[in-house]
Amino acid sequence: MTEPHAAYAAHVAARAATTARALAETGFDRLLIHSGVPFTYFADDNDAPFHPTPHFAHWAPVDGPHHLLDVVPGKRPRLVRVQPRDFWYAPPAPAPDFVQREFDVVEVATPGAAWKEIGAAGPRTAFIGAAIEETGTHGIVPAGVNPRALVARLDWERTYKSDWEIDAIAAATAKAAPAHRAAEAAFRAGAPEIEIHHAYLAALGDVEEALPYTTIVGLDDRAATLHYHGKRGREGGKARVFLIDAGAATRGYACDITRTYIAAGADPVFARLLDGMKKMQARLSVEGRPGKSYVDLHFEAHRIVGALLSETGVFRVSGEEAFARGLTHPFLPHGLGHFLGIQVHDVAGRQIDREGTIAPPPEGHPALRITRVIEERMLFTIEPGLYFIPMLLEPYRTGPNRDAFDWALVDRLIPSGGIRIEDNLLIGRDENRNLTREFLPD
Ligand SMILES: [Mn+2]
Repeated sequence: MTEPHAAYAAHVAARAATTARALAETGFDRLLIHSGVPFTYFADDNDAPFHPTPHFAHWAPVDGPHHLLDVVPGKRPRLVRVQPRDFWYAPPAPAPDFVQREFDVVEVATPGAAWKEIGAAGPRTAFIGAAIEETGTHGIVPAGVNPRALVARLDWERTYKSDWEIDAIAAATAKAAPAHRAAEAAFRAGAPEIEIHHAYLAALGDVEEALPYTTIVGLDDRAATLHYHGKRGREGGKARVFLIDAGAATRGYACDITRTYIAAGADPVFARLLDGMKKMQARLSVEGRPGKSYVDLHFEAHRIVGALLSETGVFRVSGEEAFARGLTHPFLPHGLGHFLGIQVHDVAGRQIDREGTIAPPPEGHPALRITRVIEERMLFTIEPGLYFIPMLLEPYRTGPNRDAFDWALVDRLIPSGGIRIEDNLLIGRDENRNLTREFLPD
């Protein structure tokens, strides 16, 4: 790991340089970034868990709503931090020392005082954040509120991870790995979904709200629900298949890890498919190199799924023919992966230039989140899947494709659910760094 203060200072210096360029290109000379507004449930006095504005988090891992970051090119950035005087809730933690070194930090007690501290904003001030009703009264013109051209450029920069960000995601992975081990052990001991989830949280040592996303803990058929958030208690017999998709967060950055395990008694065909998917996932993690299109990597995953289903007899046609006829779609209905960073599904996966041009996913692959050519310092997931989802298979049971499947075998495999294996990959100049395997080798 890089020395934290030096890495953070370099990260902030890079934000200052790229923000100055983006402002100049879009006609602004100052940027205010709001840390966020709590979301209060309708007709209630209860708030949803607070998530900061991602653009704010990109500059500083500072907890809490209503802060304002004031960036003027050529000047030291200023952080106006709101520290409410409150005896009902514990106030957010103070700005860490490494942040205080890079910013002029001013502390105030109310959001109004924070705006007062910012002073008058001119027509060339841009504002990014959710508190848009505040902007008009503080001199920010409508064209300066979340300006699309500026946001596109800042999102673009978030594609290329700094050493500081890489260290944060590695630290999150180091935390998540033993929690994945604990979840696997709970599965091996016969625990139901709810107990596996609690084993994960206990080993992680975090509250549920601190997770970057809700855990997916699916036994048997539930492994085929892509974002299964239920947690079944004790019911039925011992599970044969366990899919866990669970992460952790450090300094505002997420890791995103999926593993699939089988127990004794698993269907032997499913076991072969799992073995093949593991090999494919390892191969694609090495093949995703600068200059290659992520879309081609995604197609390669479909080809291999086709080959595996053909080799195991699920398809009665060759893998290549199954791929060409689009028969792999019901088995792999999601994209091969996504960018990862402050947001679990991080921004700019389909943005192909600084200006914000979007490359849509290819026909028939609407869920693919990355359509870009792979470059150094991108950090994305490689997460091929293979599922037996009755709803998606249904249309193939009749009509011209019916005879391409062994339906008796499909029906036998439906109770096994599905497979997903997900690692987080940093693209390096000479080789890739698989952050997940460093901490969770298998
Ligand atoms: Mn993912």
